[in-house]
Amino acid sequence: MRHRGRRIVLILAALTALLAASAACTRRPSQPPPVSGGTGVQTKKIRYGPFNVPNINAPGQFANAWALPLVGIQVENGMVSKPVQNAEKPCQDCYLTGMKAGLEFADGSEATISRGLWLHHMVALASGNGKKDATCANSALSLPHISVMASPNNTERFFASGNERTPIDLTRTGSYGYRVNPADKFHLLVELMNLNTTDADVYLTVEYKFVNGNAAGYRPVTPVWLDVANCWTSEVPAQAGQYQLNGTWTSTVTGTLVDGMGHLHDGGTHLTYDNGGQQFCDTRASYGTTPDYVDPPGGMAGMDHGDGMDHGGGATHISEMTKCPTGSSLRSGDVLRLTGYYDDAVHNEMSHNGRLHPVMALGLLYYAQ
Ligand SMILES: [Cu+2]
Repeated sequence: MRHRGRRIVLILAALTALLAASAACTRRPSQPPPVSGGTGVQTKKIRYGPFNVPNINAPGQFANAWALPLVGIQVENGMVSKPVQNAEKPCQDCYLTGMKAGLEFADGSEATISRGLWLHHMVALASGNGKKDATCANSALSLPHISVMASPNNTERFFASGNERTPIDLTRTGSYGYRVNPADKFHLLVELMNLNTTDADVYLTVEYKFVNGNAAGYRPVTPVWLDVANCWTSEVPAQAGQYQLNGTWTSTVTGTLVDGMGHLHDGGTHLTYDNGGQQFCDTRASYGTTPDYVDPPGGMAGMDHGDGMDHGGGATHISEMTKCPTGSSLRSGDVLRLTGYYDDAVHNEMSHNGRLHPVMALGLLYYAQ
C-alpha cells in the first residue's frame, strides 16, 4: 500500500505526457490518389507521421511508460511508442477489404531491419456507432483504448501489424469487409525501433483496399482480438528455454472465419488458436526469408554491437507468419484460446544489455455472420 501514492503520481504524470504527445501528433494528407481496381476495389496508401525514432543509445519514449514496470517490463533505448488520434481514413462510407502496413523513409524507400529500422508493431482502432471491442468491452481498464482517449465500448481494434507486415485480406472467401461509416474516427498506436546510432525520421504506411458503401453484396466482419496480455500492454516478459503463452476469451460473437493472423516476437515458432480444445489455426513463423529481415554480415555501419544488443551480422528475424485457414465457425459462449510457442534453442530471442526484450503472442480473427 505504501507504493500507492507514488503509483498515482506516476499515472498522473504519464497521462499528462500522453496528452501532450497526442496534441503534438498531426494529421498528414495522403500522398497518392486512389487507384481503381478491376472489381470496384480501390487501393489507397496513406503515410502517417513522420515519427522520430531515437537512436540505440538514447532512452526510448513511451506514452505508456508508467504501465510497463507494473508488468515487469522496462523501456528500452532506441524506441518510440506513440498514440495518434484522428488518423486519416482512406474512405468515408466504405468497406475495407484489405490492409497492409509498412515503414518508409521520407524518400519513400523502405525502412527495414537491414537498414536498422523496425516496425515493431502498429494497431489501428476505429471509434463510432457499433464499434465495440469484442474482447475488451467488458474490461474495467483497457490500455490500448485509454491511449487514444477512447472507450472499448465505442472503439474497436480492427487491424494490427508487426514487423513481418502480414497483409489482411477479407475477400478470401467472398465479398466481406470492415465497415467504415462517415462519422467514424481512426486512431493508431505506433511502436518503432531504431538500431542505428543516429535518430531516424520514418513514416508508417498503411495500404488500404476498399469498396465504396454502395458496392453491392458486401457484408461486414467483426474483428476479434486475442492477446496474452489483452486489454493491457500486449507485451509480457520473455522467458528462457521452451515455453508457451496463453490467452482465452469466452465468445460473444457468432460467425464464420474469413481471415486470421498471429504475431510473435523473435524466439517464437508458431501460434495456434483453438475453440473448446479443437485447433482451427496454426500460424507458423519464418525467419529471414528476404534480405530485408537479415542483419547485414558483420553488422552495418552505425549499428551498435558493443553493448550487448544481440543483432550481430547475419542474424535472421521473423519475416513471415502464415495465415489461418478460413471457414471455421464460432458461436457465442465458445471458449476461444490462443497459444504462442517460444523456443530459444530454435530461434534467438532479442536481448539488450543482457536483458531479454519483452515478447508478444497476439492475433486478430475476422468473423462474418
Ligand atoms: Cu510485437
